[in-house]
Amino acid sequence: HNKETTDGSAAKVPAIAQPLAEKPSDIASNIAFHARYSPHFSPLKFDPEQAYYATADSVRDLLIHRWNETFLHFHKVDPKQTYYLSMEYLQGRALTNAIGNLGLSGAYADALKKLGYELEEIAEKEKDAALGNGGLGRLASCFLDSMATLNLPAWGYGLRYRYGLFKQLISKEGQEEVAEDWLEKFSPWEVVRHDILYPVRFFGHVEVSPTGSRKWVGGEVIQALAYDVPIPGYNTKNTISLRLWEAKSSAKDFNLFEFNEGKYESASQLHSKAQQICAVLYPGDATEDGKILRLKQQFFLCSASLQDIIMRFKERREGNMAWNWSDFPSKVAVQLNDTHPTLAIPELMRLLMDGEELGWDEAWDVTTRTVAYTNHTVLPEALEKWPQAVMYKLLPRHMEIIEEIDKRFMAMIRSTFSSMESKLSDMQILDSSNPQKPVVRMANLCVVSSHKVNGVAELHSDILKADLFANYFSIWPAKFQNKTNGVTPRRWIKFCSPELSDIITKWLKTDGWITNLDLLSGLRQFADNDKLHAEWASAKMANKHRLAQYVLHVTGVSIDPNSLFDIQIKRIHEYKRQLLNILGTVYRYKKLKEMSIEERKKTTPRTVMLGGKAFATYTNAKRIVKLVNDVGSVVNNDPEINNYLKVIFIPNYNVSVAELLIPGSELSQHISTAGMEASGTSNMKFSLNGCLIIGTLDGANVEIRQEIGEDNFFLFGAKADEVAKLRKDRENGLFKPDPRFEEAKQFIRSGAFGSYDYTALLDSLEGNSGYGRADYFLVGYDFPSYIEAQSRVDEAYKDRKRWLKMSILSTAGSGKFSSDRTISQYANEIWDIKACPVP
Ligand code: 4GP
Repeated sequence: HNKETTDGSAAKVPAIAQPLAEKPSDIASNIAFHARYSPHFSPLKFDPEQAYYATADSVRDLLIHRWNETFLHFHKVDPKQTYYLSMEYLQGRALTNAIGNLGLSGAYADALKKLGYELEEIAEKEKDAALGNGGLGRLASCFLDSMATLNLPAWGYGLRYRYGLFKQLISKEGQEEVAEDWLEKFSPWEVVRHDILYPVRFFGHVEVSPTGSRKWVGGEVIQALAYDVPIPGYNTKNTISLRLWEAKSSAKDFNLFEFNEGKYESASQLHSKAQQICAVLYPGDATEDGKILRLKQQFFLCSASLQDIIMRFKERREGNMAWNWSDFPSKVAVQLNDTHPTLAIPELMRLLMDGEELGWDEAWDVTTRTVAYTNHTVLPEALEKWPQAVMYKLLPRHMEIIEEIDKRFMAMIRSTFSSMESKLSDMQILDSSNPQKPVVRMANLCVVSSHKVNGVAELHSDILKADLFANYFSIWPAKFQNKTNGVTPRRWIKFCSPELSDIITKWLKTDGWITNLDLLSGLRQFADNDKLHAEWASAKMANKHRLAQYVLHVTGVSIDPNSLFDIQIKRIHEYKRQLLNILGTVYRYKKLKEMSIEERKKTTPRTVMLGGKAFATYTNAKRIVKLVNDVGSVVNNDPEINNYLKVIFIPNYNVSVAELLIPGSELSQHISTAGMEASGTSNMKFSLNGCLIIGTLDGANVEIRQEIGEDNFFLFGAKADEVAKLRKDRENGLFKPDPRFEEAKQFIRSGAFGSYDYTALLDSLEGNSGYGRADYFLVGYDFPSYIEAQSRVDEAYKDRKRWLKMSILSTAGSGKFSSDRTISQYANEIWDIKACPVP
C-alpha cells in the first residue's frame, strides 16, 4: 500500500499549461504568484521574509519538476541504486545552492531586483538545516551534492529532527545551549509524502510458531512518515532525494475515552513517545532512558529506510516473474555512515527472514553483499557499545540475530583461521568480559557484516588496518579500503566565493573546474603572475571585509581587514586542540605586552578567530569556549595591544557561518594530535579558497600537504607513529615542558583573563586529564614547535608576494579534494553503480 507514484499512475496527474519560469521576468511573476497564492503569512505582506518564502516556493516548482523526471527515469531504467544511511546531514541553507546548481543565480537576482530586493538579503532569511554535529554530517551533505551532480542513482536517508543540534549562545558564563528553531516556521524545502508511511516497532517479544519460524510482536509501534528534500545536481537535470523520517502516531493511538476522563497524558502517550524520537540530534545518553531513546532513533532510521528500500526493489520487479532475492545486492547498495545505522544489518536480516521467509544463509549472503561501512573516527568514546540488556529490551529479535551472527563468526574463525583464536575476545561482537555490563560492539558488527570497510583519509585507513581493525584486516585484507574525503566545490567555492571563482574561470579560460576540480592545477603556471596576484588579493580583501562586517554584527568587535585572519572552526574537542591555539595566542599576547612600541610595530597584526560547539555535557570543551571568550575580552579591550592582536569567538558556528569565514580566511588551524583526526574536511575547504594551513601530520592534512607542496604548509608537531611513545614517556615523568609552555599556562593561572578558575582545565595538561593520563593530547609536547611554526607564518605574511603565491598554489593543489572524486571512487570501488542521467 506504500507504492510510490511511478510512470503508470503519473499519467493521472493532469498536465500543466504554464511553462516553468527560467527567465527573470517569468521568475518575478512566479515569485509574485507564490507571495499571493501560497500564503504562509497574513495576506499581501512582502517583507524580506515573505519574499524569501515566495522565492523558495518558486525554486521548488523547478526542483519538483526535475525531481519527478529523475524519479521516473530511475524507475524505468532500474539501475543499481545506493542508499546512504546517516544520522546526520548538515545541509545548511538551500536557496543559493539550488539556484546556483540550476544555473539561475543571475536570473533570480534580476527577478528579485524587479521586486525591490537583493538576492543576498533574501537568502539570509533562510535558517540553516542543522541536522548534524560536524564533519560527518557535512560530509554526507557534500556527498549528496556530488551524487546528484554525477547523475548517480543514489539517495540519502536520515531523520527529521525538529530541533536539530542545539543553538549556541555565548555569554559571560561561556556556552549556553538552546533548542534550534529551524522548523519553527517551516522549511520550504521539504515535501511530505503522506503515502509513504511505515510501522516501526519497539520492545515486545519474539513469538515462535509451531514450524519454528520467529516473529517479533507486541511492544509499541510508531509510524515513520517520509519528508523528502530535493537535492539538485549542478548543471544537470538530475535531482535526487534526501528522505528524512518523521515519527508519528495515528488517531487510533489517541485514547479519546481517557482524554475525556481528564487523563490527558496517558491518553496521548504514544503521541509524545513519537515526538521524542525526532526531537533532537544526540539526546543525552547518560541514563538508561537516554540510551533507549538514542537506540530508538537509530533503529527508526534503519527500519523505515530498509522497509522503503525493499518496497522499491519489489515494486521495480513487478510483473517480472523471474526475479530472485539474490538479485537484491545487484540492485541495492547500503552505505552505513559510521556505526550509528548499524542496526540496518540485523534489521535487513529480520525483514528477509521473518518477512520474506528467506533462510539464514540466503539472508546473510544478501545482507553482506549489500551493506558497506565507513569508519569516521578512532576515538574510543565514539565507537559505540550498547548495553546488551538495553538491546534485549528494545529489540529482542535483533539481539537473537546478532547473537547468531556472533556465534557463526566465532565458529568460522575457529575452523578457518585457528591461529586467530587468541584474538577472538577482541573480535567478538558481543563483549561479555565485564559480566556486570555486557555490551554489543557496533563497529565489530559492522566489520563482520559488511563487504567493504573504509576509512576517510590515507593515514586514517592505515591506522584502521594496522591498529583498530588489525585482526580483521589480517583475515580479510580485501575488505578494507581508503576513500579520502572531499567537499563539494559548488557550495565551498563557486557559491561562497564568487569573486575568486570568477578569477579562476578567467585565468583557466573555462569553468570546467567546477565539475572537474583537477583543472585547478592549471593555476600553477600563473603562481608568480603579478596581474593574478593583484586580482587574487583584491578578491580575498573583499571577502575579508565581508567577514569583518559579520564579526562586528555578531560580536560587536571591530576587526582590521589588514591584519592576518587566522581561523580555527570545528567542534570543540580536546583532540582538536583549540587549547593549543589559545595557549599560543596567550603567549603571543604576553610577548606583545613585553615589547616596546617600536618592536610591536614590526610584528604581523593578527585576528585570531575560533568557532565551534562544545557538546553540552563535555565540561573541558565548555571551559575552552569560556577561556577563548575571556582572553578575547581582555585582549580586545587592551588599547596597547588591540592594533596587533584580536581574539574573537564566533558564536553558533554552522554551515552558513562557515561560508563567510572560509573565503575570508588567510591562515587556518588544523592542529589535532597526530593520528586522532580521521580526515578533517574544513582543511580542504580552506585550502581550496587559497587559505594556508598550519597543521600537524594528521588526517587529510598529510595528503593536502603532498598536493599543494611542503613549502606551502606550516607543519609542526609529533607524528602519528611517535604519539604512543610520547604518551608513555609523559606518564613515566620523562617529559620536560618547554619554558614557553609553562609561561603561557602560568599567565592564565595568574588571573590575567578574569576571575574564573581555570585550574581544572590547565591541570588536564599536567596531571589527570579526562582520559586518566597526563596531557593525553600532547599539547605540551607540541607547544614549542607550534609557536615556532606560528613565527614562520608571521614572517611569510610580511612578504606579500610570497604569501599570494602560496595562496594560489593552495587552490591549485586542491583538485583532489572534490567530493566528486570521492563519490566516483565509492561508486566504482564499493557500490558498483553507474551514472543514470535524465535525458
Ligand atoms: C568526523 C571526523 O572527526 C573527521 O575527521 C572527518 O573529516 C569527518 O568525520 C568526516 O569523515 N567524525 C565525526 C564523528 O564527525 O562523529 O565521528
